[in-house]
Amino acid sequence: MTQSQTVVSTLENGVLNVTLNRPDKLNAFNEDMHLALRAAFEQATKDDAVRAVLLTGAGRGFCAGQDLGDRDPRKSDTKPDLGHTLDTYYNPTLRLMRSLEKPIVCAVNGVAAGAGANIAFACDIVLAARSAKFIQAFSKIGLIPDAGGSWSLARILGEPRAKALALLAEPLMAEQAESWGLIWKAVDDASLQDEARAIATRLAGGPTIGLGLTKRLIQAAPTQDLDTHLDMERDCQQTAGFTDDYAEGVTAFLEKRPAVFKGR
Ligand code: T3D
Repeated sequence: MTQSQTVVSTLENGVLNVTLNRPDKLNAFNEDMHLALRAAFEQATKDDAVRAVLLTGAGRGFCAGQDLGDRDPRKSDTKPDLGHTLDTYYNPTLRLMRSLEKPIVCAVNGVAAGAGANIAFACDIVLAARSAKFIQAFSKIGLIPDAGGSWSLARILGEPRAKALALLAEPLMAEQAESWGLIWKAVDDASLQDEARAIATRLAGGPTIGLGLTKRLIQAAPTQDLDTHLDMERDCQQTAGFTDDYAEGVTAFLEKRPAVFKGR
């Protein structure tokens, strides 16, 4: 178990459970939480024992984005360089999440605002409690949607909905987010953690290399033409075909038994 004050990580049945842990601030990001979250995704990248990640928040919120207490203009004579803070804190974590070739399941347990919403949208399978809401809070304080938000909203929702969410900063309830295809599922609050854990555990018992290559392909699809993509599928399928998990999957099918994947 890795335990910082701000992020708690435990490894269980191949699932790295990562909990944002500043409940009094609705898990808003301070510097320590940034570094601890990045460290968790670095562990997920390097450690073969980690075969899926489950990200959630402690308390009644998922994440309220940047801790605005750390940006109080009344306490500083100079204006902050937010380009620098994105480069230093948010963007490395977003890049790690998108390049991690293991599935990330997100359980949005409550409000997800600002960068907190966009961190959730960077995950691979997002479940949200029915009572949870997503808010692109940036325009309320004069900022633009960061942490990949302007990119993921535009790609997933298209311009009309992306612009309305970002410009108006109105809350989007979990069920609406599901019906717009922004998240996988809205579920009853009481069953959120169990349902998310079941999905993460199932993925952690899956053919990790094949799942990682699938994530790579789906993320690459929107930015390349079909010819390029077919070549990429060929290369990824070649790699998948050389894995022990593929041999096990076919053998298990022929022997009419469940496959036991090892992630290699
Ligand atoms: O700066 C950079 O590096 C650039 C990057 C920016 C990325 C960003 O994320 S910018 C956007 C920052 N986030 C926001 O603007 C959201 C601010 N929060 C809210 O709008 C509301 O708190 C919520 C809609 C999220 C939830 O509302 P509600 O009514 O359920 O809760 P609340 O009472 O507002 O908040 C509960 C506590 O959490 C409260 O503290 P208190 O009064 O009990 O001591 C509140 O101050 C605190 N809190 C909530 N969000 C933040 C926060 N404290 C610091 N920073 C926050 N972002």
